[in-house]
Amino acid sequence: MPKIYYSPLSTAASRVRMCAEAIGLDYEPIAVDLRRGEQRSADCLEINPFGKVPVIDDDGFCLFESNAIMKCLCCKSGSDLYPDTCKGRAIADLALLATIDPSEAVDIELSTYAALSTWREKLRAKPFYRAVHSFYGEGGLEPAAT
Ligand SMILES: N[C@@H](CCC(=O)N[C@@H](CS)C(=O)NCC(=O)O)C(=O)O
Repeated sequence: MPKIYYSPLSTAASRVRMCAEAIGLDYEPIAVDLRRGEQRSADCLEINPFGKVPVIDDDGFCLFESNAIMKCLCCKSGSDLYPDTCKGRAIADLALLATIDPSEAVDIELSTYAALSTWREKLRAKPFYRAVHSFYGEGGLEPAAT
């Protein structure tokens, strides 16, 4: 049974576990205590020389990087969660790789994209979003012009 080394503090590891759950994979979760630096223990460095989670150990095949792990798990289980067509993979990869920097998102011209403008308005109202925005030194969020 594959082992998934994770920490509840790690969003990358949570992605991998959510993927494993979604495809119905039987796996052994192994918690790594990041706050104590367990990820840099000799045992952990042996399976990921970068000292991070998530990592899987599938019968001695060790793999790190959440995107690589999720694709590998889908492939091995025959799940179509990661599609097998070129376009399907392109869209899946887009979703896996895209990140939105909240401090930049407000400056993107979205007014011609009604759904995205609505999304931005809702996002701006969230305390978490406002906190992150202010953390990056971009205080004074005003409602977006419509
Ligand atoms: N790009 C990696 C990110 C891995 C990563 O940065 N893991 C963090 C937790 S989210 C970690 O283990 N940090 C511990 C450390 O740097 O000491 C992935 O997607 O798996």
